[in-house]
Amino acid sequence: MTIKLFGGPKTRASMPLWYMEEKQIPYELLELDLRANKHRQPDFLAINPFGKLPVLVDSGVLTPGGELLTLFESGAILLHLAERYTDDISTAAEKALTNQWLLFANSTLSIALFVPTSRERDFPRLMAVLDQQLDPDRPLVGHCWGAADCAVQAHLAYLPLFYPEMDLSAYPVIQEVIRRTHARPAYRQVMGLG
Ligand SMILES: N[C@@H](CCC(=O)N[C@@H](CS)C(=O)NCC(=O)O)C(=O)O
Repeated sequence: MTIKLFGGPKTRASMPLWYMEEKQIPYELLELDLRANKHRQPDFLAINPFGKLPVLVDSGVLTPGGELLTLFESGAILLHLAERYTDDISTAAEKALTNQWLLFANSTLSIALFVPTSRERDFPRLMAVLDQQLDPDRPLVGHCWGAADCAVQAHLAYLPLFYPEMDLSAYPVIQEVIRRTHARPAYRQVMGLG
């Protein structure tokens, strides 16, 4: 097996897992129990000194020093998977735009969703703009569902799971994107939604 993904339930490992399931990229999942502090043990800190999940180890790619490629940050992992294991990114513009949406999802959107002060200040404005930008029938970049869609949709799909009382009726396009995300078999499998 070329790809090993260190992950854990209810972590951001769900994004690369969902992507690999959608793209039928073979992988081995190594689950760490965060509650048992397995991510702070020396064997895992040797893999990711920051002690965070997810981490991907790709034995099909060597670093200039001859070591197996070991990546932390879910956005970097998604971009690597897309470039190396799919045909989704074929131009410089597609790569740059994929990167843009990955960074938007994992920083701007993530902070607006999960940091309470930002949720009050930035969240409504971001959601209103996203509702205009998204089209449930079109990928964010290129010709098919890809890494950018994965990151943005995964964050939006957290909303009803994390904040079931939140009223999203002002954002009908986002509601439809969430509905379709929750209906995708690969997403349901990875999120344990049965
Ligand atoms: N920006 C990072 C965030 C990584 C992160 O914070 N992961 C959490 C799980 S979702 C974690 O490992 N937390 C354990 C800890 O910080 O002790 C990414 O997207 O990969």
